[in-house]
Amino acid sequence: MLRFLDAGESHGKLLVAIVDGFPSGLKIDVDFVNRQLLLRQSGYGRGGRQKIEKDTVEFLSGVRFGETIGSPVTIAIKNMDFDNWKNIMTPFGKHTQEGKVIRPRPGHADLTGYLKYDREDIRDVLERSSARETAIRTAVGALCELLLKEVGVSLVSFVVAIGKIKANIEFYDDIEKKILNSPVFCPDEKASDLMIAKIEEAKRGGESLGGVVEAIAKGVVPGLGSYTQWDRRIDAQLAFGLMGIQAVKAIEIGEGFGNAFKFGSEAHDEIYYDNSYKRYTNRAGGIEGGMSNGEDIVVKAYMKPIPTLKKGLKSVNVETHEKGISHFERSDICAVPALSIVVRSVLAFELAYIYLEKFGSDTVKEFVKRVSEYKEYLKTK
Ligand code: EPS
Repeated sequence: MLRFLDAGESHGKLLVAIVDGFPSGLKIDVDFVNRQLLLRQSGYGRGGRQKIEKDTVEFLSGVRFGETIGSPVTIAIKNMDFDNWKNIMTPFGKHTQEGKVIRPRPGHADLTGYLKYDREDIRDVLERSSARETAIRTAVGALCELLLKEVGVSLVSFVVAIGKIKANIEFYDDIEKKILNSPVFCPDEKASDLMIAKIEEAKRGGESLGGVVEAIAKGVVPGLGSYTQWDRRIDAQLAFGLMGIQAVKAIEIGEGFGNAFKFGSEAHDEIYYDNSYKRYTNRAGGIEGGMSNGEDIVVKAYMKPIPTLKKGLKSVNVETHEKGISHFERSDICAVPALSIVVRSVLAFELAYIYLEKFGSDTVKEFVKRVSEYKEYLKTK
C-alpha cells in the first residue's frame, strides 16, 4: 500500500515526508521533481516569502544510485527562512514573546487550533496549518507522477478562474506551453491578463483572492476503483485527497456541478466502439460508477481566498477578549497558480495509490508488465 506522512512547520528547519510502499526500480528524475517545486513557488500573486525560498528536494533514504530500492523513501525540503526565525522556532531555546500571535484570522485554523491544542501563542497553530506544507506534498506527487509515466499516464493542470475572472479553455495540442507562458498558469491569454489585473486590484485593496484550478490525467486505464464498496470509489478517493489541500473548499469531477441542472440526455456521455469503447463527450470526467472509464480523468478544485488579508478582518484578542483586527505579517495575495501544481501532485499520488492497489507489486518491472497485460486483455472485450 502506498502511503506517506509529512512533517514540518512553515518557518521551522525543514519539511520532510516518508513515502512508504513505493516500488523498487524507479529511476528518479530529480530535475522533474525540482521543476514542479519551482513552478509551485513561481505563480503570480505570491508574497515576499517566495523570494527567500529555493525549494529543492533532498533524498535521505530509499534511493541508491538514482533508483528506488523498495524501502521507505524519505525526502526533505529546507526552509531557507528558518535562519530568520531561529529564535522564534527553536525546539529548545529560550522562550520568547517575539512573533507571538494573539488575534486569530477568520477563515484560518488559528482560533480553533488554539483552543483544541491549548496553546498560548497562535503561532503554534499557524506554523503547521500553513500551506507551506504543500511544498513537500508537491514533491511526493512528483515522484508518483514519475511512476505513472511508466504506465503511460500523463498529467496536466492549469488555472481556470481567479476571483470572478473565468478562462475560456480550448484544448490546443501545446496547452502545456500556453500554461507555462502565463504568469498565472492559465492557457487563455486574455483571461490570464485580466487575472493579473485582478490580483493587482486585490493587492491595492489589501485583499486576497481565491479561484478554480483543473487537472487532467490522460491514459488512465478503465476499471480503477470499484462500485462494490463506498470507500473504494475512485471519485470518493480523489475528492478525499484533494479536499485535504489547504483552502480547497469544493471538488468537482467532470461537469459535476453543471450536470445537476440538466436533463439526463444532456448530462451523460454516449458510448461508441472504435477499437475500444469510447464516449462522444466526457462530462463525467472519466469516472462512472466509482471507476475510471478510460476517458481523461478531469477534476477541478475550488479555493477560497487566503484568510491573511492586509486590511484585516474583525477578530478578538485571545488574551483580553477585546475587539481587534486579525493578525497580518506577510502573505500571498493569491495562491491559485500554486494550487494548480499542488492539485496535479495530489491527483498523481491518489492515482498511483489506486494503480498500485489494482496492479500491486514490489517492483516497477512487475507493475509495468501487469498494466500492459491488462491493456492487452481489454483489447479482447
Ligand atoms: C502561508 C503564509 C505565507 C505563504 C506560505 C503560506 O508564508 P509567510 O507567512 O512565511 O509569508 O507564503 O506559503 C509558503 C511559504 C509556501 O511555500 O507555499 C500560510 O499562512 O498558509
